[in-house]
Amino acid sequence: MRVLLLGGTTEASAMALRLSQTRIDTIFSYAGRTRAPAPQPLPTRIGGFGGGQGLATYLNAEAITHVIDATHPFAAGMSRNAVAACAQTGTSLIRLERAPWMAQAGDNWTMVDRVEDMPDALPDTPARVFLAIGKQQIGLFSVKPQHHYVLRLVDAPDAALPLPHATVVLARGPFTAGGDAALMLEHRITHVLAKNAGGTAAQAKLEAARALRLPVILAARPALPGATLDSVEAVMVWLGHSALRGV
Ligand code: 3Y8
Ligand code: NAP
Repeated sequence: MRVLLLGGTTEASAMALRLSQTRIDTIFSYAGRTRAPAPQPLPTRIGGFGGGQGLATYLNAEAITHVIDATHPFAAGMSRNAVAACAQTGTSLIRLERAPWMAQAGDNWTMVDRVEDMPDALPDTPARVFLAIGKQQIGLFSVKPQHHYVLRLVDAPDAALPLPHATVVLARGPFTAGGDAALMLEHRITHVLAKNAGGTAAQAKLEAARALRLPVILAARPALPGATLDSVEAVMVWLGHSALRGV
């Protein structure tokens, strides 16, 4: 058995730790989106594969027998490539993904189908927007330059931002509700924008918005093909290594 673990999330890191405690031959994979990704307790490769065909070539060249796709729910391109490449090469594939967030009492959420629909959900009158969706899609908001945006990023932007009124906050999760509430009060935030990533590390901003009674605009996650499990141990059983066997 030789496993490729597609990472970049809290679940992927937990999966890596569990696999490192076994004798299963596993390679961890990052896209190389951040300057200094968190180290993993497994041999790690960084960078794209070169599309679905590049991944298929990699699977054959590295004699990978199982792929665990533990990428983020919004990493749709990687997940779709994994489905195509594993079908083409006959490699076993499972996705490890956490459940989406569900609105609770006191939440004031506006759901949009895609991140691209978020700018239209903002008001026309100037607002102060906490934009916690990373930096890849900031350009979408240049159609609404009248707002002041507070951007939370992992790394400092390497080019000028496409927004005339923006403040950058550099931080890597996991985040806390108290810390996010303080950030929103400090920057006099009126709207919180997020992806429905699920999980615990990024939900702090939703808890803070609820406490401060701020409206949230939440982008639904893309629909993805393929079988999905929601826990590390379920994936270990899928690999044929349950905790009972202690391997
Ligand atoms: C490069 C690896 C771990 C994984 C930690 C999780 C939790 C903290 C919360 C906010 C939301 C956001 C963003 C976020 C979170 C975890 C997880 C998660 C959201 C790292 C990491 C990589 C990335 C890529 C990065 C994206 C961006 C998204 C920031 C490492 C830290 C907004 C997603 O600057 C950029 O270009 C950033 C790009 C993809 C979304 C985007 O579209 O911009 N993640 N995040 C992975 C790789 O190279 O393969 O650097 O250590 C991982 C984590 N980020 O091991 O504990 O599991 O979700 N990541 C979102 O959820 O909306 C921040 O600020 O509230
Ligand atoms: P994406 O749009 O689905 O993927 C774009 C391309 O990045 C893929 O086609 C692939 O390049 C490469 N790639 C993505 N994940 C990879 C991995 N784990 N190992 C090797 N190559 C990878 O992905 P994304 O949204 O940019 O996310 C990139 C990484 O950040 C992923 O690891 C994801 O888990 C993590 N992340 C993303 C988000 C988010 O909001 N999107 C949030 C938290 C963490 P090739 O086509 O060249 O193979």
